[in-house]
Amino acid sequence: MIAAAVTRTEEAPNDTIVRVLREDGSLDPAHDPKLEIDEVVHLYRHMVETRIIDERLVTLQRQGRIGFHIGSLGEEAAIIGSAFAMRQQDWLFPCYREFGAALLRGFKLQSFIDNMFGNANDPVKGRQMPDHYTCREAHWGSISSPIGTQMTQAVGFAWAAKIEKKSLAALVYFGDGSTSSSEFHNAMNFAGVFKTPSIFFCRNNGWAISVPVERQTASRTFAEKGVAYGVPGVRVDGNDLFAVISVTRAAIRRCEAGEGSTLIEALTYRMGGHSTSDDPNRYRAADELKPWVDRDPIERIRRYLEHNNAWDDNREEALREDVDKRFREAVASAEQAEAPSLTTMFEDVYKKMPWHLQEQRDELLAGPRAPKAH
Ligand SMILES: Cc1ncc(C[n+]2csc(CCOP(=O)(O)OP(=O)(O)O)c2C)c(N)n1
Ligand SMILES: [Mg+2]
Repeated sequence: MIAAAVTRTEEAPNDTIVRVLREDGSLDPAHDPKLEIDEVVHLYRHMVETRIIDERLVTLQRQGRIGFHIGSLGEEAAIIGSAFAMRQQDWLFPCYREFGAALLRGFKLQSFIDNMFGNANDPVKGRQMPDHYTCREAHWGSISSPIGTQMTQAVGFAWAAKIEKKSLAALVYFGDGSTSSSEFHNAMNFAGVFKTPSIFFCRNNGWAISVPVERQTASRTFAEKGVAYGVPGVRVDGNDLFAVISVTRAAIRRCEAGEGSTLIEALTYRMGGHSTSDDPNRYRAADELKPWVDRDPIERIRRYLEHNNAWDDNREEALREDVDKRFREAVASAEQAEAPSLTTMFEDVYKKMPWHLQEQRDELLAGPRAPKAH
């Protein structure tokens, strides 16, 4: 069904797309990750939370209260499912659209919102754009905006773990467009040669800003790009939470067994604009969205839960109220927080601050901006 609606990368012959959740709400036993119903509820809650936060952040940006947001509308199953499959000891190297995965891994909502406002409590001290945070406790690398850089970081990290005989896997998120970067080649080649415990998670959401996938590559699929590197590729319905968990777990098993990396191509769709700076109506036909609305990953799980008598309107309402309350509280706190102190810009680079930076800092502190942070 999906095949008709995406692009010619869908038309590849002999390529199976792993799918578990059937339209009637039953699960294909071949790849069923066998989740407890409470786990599915837990993941559904996170997917809904992610979507609500996404929508609210766009509103905050439109109101001029934050400068930017880059969201994950429509990609929640790919993001939440893959992060859920990863074990505590594993590490995730994000692109920029995966805040839902960070929250699932334990990144605090308040810290995320502080980052969106770039205030003094922001984990990266207001030095970055919104949506650019890091969280060591959640085993979460820094957000990488320069396309592809996180791939070499993830592979290097996985290689170090292998040398140190640590039992962990490193998953790296990236988009379809990022496969055209030299970093993709560097990372895949190295991962193939050194059999690093890495998982390449490609969110094929159909677009790289305004460039559709058929303009991105002449390959029939993104998964098949792994062949040349000796890295097996698998295609999965990225809007099927169960299937995403299943293929990610299989990739972890390969890492565990010392078999090396896997390239996962998750077929999904960027239902929103690229970011709040973008207007997709200028380059995307309106009717392209419709089939993806019909296979909305959140609706699919909701139908599954209702089918299993594990969800109803009351629970949905309570969930939405809860997210709303926590989001409002986080925003209120973030807006009241101080701006980062001016001096933080001189910190964290050198163990001992060199004389010329000390001089610049002292000059700044003696100047007119000193009493007020920026
Ligand atoms: C090296 C580099 N070149 C260009 C850009 C501008 N840029 C930001 S996102 C993006 C498209 C990425 O598309 P894709 O990899 O499919 O990820 P998606 O945004 O769809 O999740 C581009 C070209 C950049 N950030 N870094
Ligand atoms: Mg893309």
